[in-house]
Amino acid sequence: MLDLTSDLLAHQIDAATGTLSGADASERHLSQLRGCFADQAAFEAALAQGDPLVYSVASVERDSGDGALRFGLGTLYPGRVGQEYYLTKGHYHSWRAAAEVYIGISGAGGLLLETEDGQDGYVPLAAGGIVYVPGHTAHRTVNTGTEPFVYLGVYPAEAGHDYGAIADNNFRQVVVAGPQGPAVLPRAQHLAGLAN
Ligand code: S6P
Ligand code: ZN
Repeated sequence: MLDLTSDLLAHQIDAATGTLSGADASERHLSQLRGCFADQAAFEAALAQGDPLVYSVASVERDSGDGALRFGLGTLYPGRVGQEYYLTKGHYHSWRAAAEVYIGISGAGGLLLETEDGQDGYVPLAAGGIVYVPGHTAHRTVNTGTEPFVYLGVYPAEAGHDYGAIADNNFRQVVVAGPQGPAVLPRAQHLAGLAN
């Protein structure tokens, strides 16, 4: 049982800096996203220019056990590798039934979603918006805007992260910059376009 003190239970989001009080931060740089982007040549070319920070997550994992929740503030920077917008690695929850709620804090982007039985989705998310990610659903965030995309994810403490299935097969859909703005299309179709 946690002590019922505001020191322990209250947190503050600073959207301007993408910080969450009382949280532990982790960072992912471009080099840690090898294999996530469709355009391998564009990835290597970008990496040759440096290894930018693509996103950070500030997580509060204080509570554990049955019924407990955890939450993390993600800050996904704007940018592209080839035509594909900056993205998070993406994962299933290790406990497949665990759902998650995403709350948009600032900036604009969306969530690529897919299931192991072949369903695909893309749900836009911006400040003030909420997206429910059902259980059994892999989720990857993309930043389709020009400023940092900041969002809060709230999930069961027991959810865990399973990156393996995504690392093996990647998401079936990509979000790319098209002539009329962000476009969601099958990875295979995007790759075929790159080959021509
Ligand atoms: C955790 C939640 C988010 C992600 C964050 C980074 O369940 O979905 O906090 O951890 O968006 O993505 P990833 O795929 O690198 O963990
Ligand atoms: Zn998650």
